[in-house]
Amino acid sequence: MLRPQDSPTRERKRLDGVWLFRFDHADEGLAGRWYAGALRDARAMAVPASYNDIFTDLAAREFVGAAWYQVEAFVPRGWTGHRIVLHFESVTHHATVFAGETEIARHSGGYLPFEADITEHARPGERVRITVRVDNTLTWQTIPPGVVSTSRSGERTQRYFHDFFNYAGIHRSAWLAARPPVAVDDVSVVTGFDGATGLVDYAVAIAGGTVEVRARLSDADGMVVAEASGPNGRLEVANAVAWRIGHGYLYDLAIRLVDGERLLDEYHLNVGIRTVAIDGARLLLNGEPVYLRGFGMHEDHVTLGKAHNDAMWLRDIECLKWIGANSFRTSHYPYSEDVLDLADREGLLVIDETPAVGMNTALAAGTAVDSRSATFSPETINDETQAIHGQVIRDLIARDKNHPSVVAWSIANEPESHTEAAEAYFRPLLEIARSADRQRRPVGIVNVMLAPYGMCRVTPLCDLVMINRYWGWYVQTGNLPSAMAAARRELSGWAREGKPIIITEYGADTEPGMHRLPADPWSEEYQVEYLDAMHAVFDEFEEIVGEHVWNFADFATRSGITRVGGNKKGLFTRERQPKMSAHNIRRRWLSPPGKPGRG
Ligand code: GCB
Repeated sequence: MLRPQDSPTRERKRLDGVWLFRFDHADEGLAGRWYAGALRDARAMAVPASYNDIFTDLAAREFVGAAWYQVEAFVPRGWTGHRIVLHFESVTHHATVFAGETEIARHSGGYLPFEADITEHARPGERVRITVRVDNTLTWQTIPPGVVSTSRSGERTQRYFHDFFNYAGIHRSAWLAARPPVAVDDVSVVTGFDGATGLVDYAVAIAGGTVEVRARLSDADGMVVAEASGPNGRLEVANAVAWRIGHGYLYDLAIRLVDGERLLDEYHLNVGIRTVAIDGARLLLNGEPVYLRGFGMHEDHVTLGKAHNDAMWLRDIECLKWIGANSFRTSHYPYSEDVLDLADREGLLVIDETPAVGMNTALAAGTAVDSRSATFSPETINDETQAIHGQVIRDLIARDKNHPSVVAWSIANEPESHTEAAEAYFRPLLEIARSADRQRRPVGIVNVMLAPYGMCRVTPLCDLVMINRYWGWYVQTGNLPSAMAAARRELSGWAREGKPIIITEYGADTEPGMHRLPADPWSEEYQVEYLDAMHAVFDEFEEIVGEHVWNFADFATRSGITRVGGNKKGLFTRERQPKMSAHNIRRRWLSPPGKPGRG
């Protein structure tokens, strides 16, 4: 599925704004056909936004179940003769969509796009009523998983095993889009080099007929640098400008479907020419070793919740540049494609993650789920979940495969990984990821502390080692010398695997403004000393090719006795202002190449 875009043959209309909204407390909307007319007793709701933090009452913020959204939109007059598509970039977690009185789409999975052809239900020049039932329920058969418990009084509570607030709503833009009847359905590129010549292998899928395909690549100044024809082909660019860290040079690939001289469709794609490879314990970009400096992040903002917002993300990118980061992980779900576009442009490297987070009952502390129940079993995460997980991996790679910024896939964060059941679950999923990506980027899971070196049965199946470790925080709390010793011990083990190691999380909660001498956990001083201690150990290992601090910024979580107004491990506050440690890290990350942090 290609994103909607404007081109000489295509047009799109953003449906963002204020929609009608109503909670469905008794889950009666479907039977009561709430989509059949104007949504009654509705209030206003912003799209895109999480609905949760718009409200001031707890019951609304923590609501579990279905909520309804509705908007009336005009289909542009000029769209006669086109296929009309309704496209949602993200509805969290389940969507049932109606055009007028007809159900046109059902989709589960809160962070990836879906669309439906509504040509039969939408006339150019007329209004179409769009109604969406949004359900935020997580079960053992959703990615991420969760469990709903019902109290004696009938009150439903959503439990989940991941450490961020279960925001819900229409989180990214919704579009009406017009496509020609014969259209580019998909484009894939694989890039490489032959000496100074850049190679762009492309493959085009067409919907609605078999026609001639022409491909044209232009440089950033708009000069045509290569042309080819046919649905599969190679474009050769003499003296190509490589896409690299900090220099996101992008070519424009125009795919044109033609019938003689008649243009049937035209689709544009940004292309960065670069290679990604693993060589022993090195991660190579364009054949050169790279060291990742950056963060696990979140799509998380005051009031907006998990909604995408351009201004907020531009600020995040500016903060990343200021601090000297060159990369981030889309912890713990695919981010808006707009974010990847920004990363492409800025030359930031991205570890792209599925929403498979919290697949670990041993981490269920405080969630009222019996942490002795098996993570993988017919009653919990089972074959059905695995099939859905496989589809999510395919959908993620289908959406993000062409972004030059994406250099690795993480198919899960901190799942149970020390058991035979985990190995049986993940082995086929790793293969799905590998075969779905024509660029064959590295694939892995992000390993949890409970499955340290020697115990994890899944990381050895991965292309690279990605580990989250909290020595000096959750263990050896406040004792940095013993944290360093523990880090050294375990890392020496992983180093023997002979694969690149990325520390995908390490961090310490820090209350901004809290100072303690000597340094004490939660103080700004402790975050500084903790990070210095970890870096001293990391710098001892050549096999470590990346350090991603947890987290870029403070973020919202469910309330609980270990979270004070959310997770405070950010180097920036939730308002994106630096804590003391941000200045410290900045000195490390901006130090010249060859120095600690390895430029
Ligand atoms: C982790 C998780 C992350 C949490 C973090 C923490 O290992 O991957 O989602 O937020 O620890 O702060 O506990």
